[in-house]
Amino acid sequence: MINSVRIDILTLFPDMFAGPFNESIIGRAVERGLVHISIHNLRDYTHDRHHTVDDCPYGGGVGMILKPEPLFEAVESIKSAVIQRGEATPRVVLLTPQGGLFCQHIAAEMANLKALLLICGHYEGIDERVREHLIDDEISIGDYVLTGGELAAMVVVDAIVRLLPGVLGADSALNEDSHTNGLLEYPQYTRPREYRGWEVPPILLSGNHAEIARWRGEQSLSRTRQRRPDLLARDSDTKAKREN
Ligand code: 6GU
Repeated sequence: MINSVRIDILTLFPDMFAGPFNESIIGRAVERGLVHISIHNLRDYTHDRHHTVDDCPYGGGVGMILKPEPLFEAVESIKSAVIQRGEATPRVVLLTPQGGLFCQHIAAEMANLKALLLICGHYEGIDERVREHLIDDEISIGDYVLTGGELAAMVVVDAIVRLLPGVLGADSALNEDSHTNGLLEYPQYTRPREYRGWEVPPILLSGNHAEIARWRGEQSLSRTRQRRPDLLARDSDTKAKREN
């Protein structure tokens, strides 16, 4: 049997996930059983007639806060079902703009987990006791504010699933991806050799693999220096490369 990763997602908008998870590479990975994705509606874990998930903030202020009870009950119920089936306990991660910044390194770490439970935050906030007593980690996908954690969860799932064994073709170049080595990817070309007078760099047609590798390395570095100098400054590994 292939070892597959289990991802549970807790959301107020389960319908948002149908498109992205049923198409293309993620859709195929799901179909092939390389990843098992399960979407849960937070409202299913309420007990009142109106399926209330939020309430006003103590101390006053605008906006609504997600109540602790449905979140605790949902996570505990999903966890115990998983454990009852003899599967691994999921890592519980809240998607929120207050979280630590998601990056390729974290995607790779998460791709090594057996089970992950993503909680999509919504409204103005979430009761702090959820953060303190229910959640293992908080993740943000960038320094901007989305209406909810759903799109962020899709981004995180996509970045994880493409790293799982067997998801991309055997000849895929995961190691050549931008960010995998702390640098942006080098320029790529395909046929035709000349298009509207624009030529493919002759080095790529030379057949000299060592020279091509060197050119690509230089291109990666200069592109990164120009567009994302912050990547060079923070990565000591590439810093060493640059000084070579
Ligand atoms: Cl994870 N959630 C929301 N609502 N906004 C975000 C985000 C997450 N990451 C960046 N912006």
